[in-house]
Amino acid sequence: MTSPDRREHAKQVLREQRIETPSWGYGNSGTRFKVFAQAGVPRTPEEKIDDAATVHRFTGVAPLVSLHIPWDRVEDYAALAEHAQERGVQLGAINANVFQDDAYRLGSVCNPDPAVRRKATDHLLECIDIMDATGSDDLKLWFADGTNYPGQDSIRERQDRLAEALAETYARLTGEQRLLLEYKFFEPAVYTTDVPDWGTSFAHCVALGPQAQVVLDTGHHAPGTNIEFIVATLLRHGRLGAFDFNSRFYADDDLMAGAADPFQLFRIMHELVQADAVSGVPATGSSTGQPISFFLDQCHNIEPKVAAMIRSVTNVQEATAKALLVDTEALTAAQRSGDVLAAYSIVKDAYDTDVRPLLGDLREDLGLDPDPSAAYARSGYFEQVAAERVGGEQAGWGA
Ligand code: RM4
Ligand code: MN
Repeated sequence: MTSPDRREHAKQVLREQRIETPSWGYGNSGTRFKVFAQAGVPRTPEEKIDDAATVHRFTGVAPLVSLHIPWDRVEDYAALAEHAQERGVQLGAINANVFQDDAYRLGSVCNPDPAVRRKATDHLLECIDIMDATGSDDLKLWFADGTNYPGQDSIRERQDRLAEALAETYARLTGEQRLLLEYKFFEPAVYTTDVPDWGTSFAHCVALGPQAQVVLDTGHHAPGTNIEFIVATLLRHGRLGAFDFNSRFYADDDLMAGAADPFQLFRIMHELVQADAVSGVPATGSSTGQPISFFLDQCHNIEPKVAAMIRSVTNVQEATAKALLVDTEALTAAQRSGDVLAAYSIVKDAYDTDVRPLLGDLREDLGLDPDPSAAYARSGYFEQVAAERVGGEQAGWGA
């Protein structure tokens, strides 16, 4: 491919890319010590959807919004889906929450008490009912389960309990619905975590069946972990279902995607591009035959939320665009001939390219402003919602 052809191809792929934003990223959040309130924060799931629709209006590539239950619990999910549609977006993944009830002090689906496990599994099943009502295909599961002390519980029995709950949940899926299992190396439990790594998630997914896939949250690894290696491995096995993008320095910092280490995000995208997996088509060999979902999972504690989400979407786009500009034929030739420096230069040259003009062109083709952040700032949306959203209770995850 010539360089102008690569540019055109990149634009085509970028036009199809879909980045799903999280409803909870629009609500108040904070640290373990304090949840900070901001002006203009949504008070209802509908208002969160309005914010998500605003991100889509300026970026053109964020037409889906993930829900978190019970944070986004409503009486009528079909009506909520309709509200989203009226605003130009769609409801996406349903995230289960089995980590904020007193009953879950010793875990949810891995709890030693069968009654607590029942309650937790029933919540997972309720989430599938919600998916049926909203038309969503993705059930995203993250468990805070684990232990704090050696001997506190049987590590193996906890795995058996987890497998049992997942099997019951998986059996309830219909059609194209997927079970996406997330891992996180620690937190909140500090001695053992029941799903600490991609290998544990992968093993459970394989045991469940093809509609079970792994979620890779970029903030959920030990410092120094080579995330792109995990991406490549999961792609090889057809089990990479989704990303939760965010950025980190130390732990699960939930910063804006691409903020702390844009080169890492680029390296992840490079693996995906090489597997032809960013264009909304299924990656070769995917166990479900469905495309990988690109979720954002982040919280904005000190930065304005809608503006931060727009910035995160454009950061993901920039990393993708750079990865699409890698001269794959030249790279393969350099790799096969063992030319280490040439191979590195090809990858690094793509990373060093200023892709902002290309993305500006793409946005103009889509009838959008070439600079979403500036256009949003000029739009007056923030001032408007800050004035309108007074009274009521702001959404937030509480801590
Ligand atoms: C977890 C995990 C989940 C997210 C919750 C809020 O650390 O990343 O994906 O739903 O946080
Ligand atoms: Mn996550």
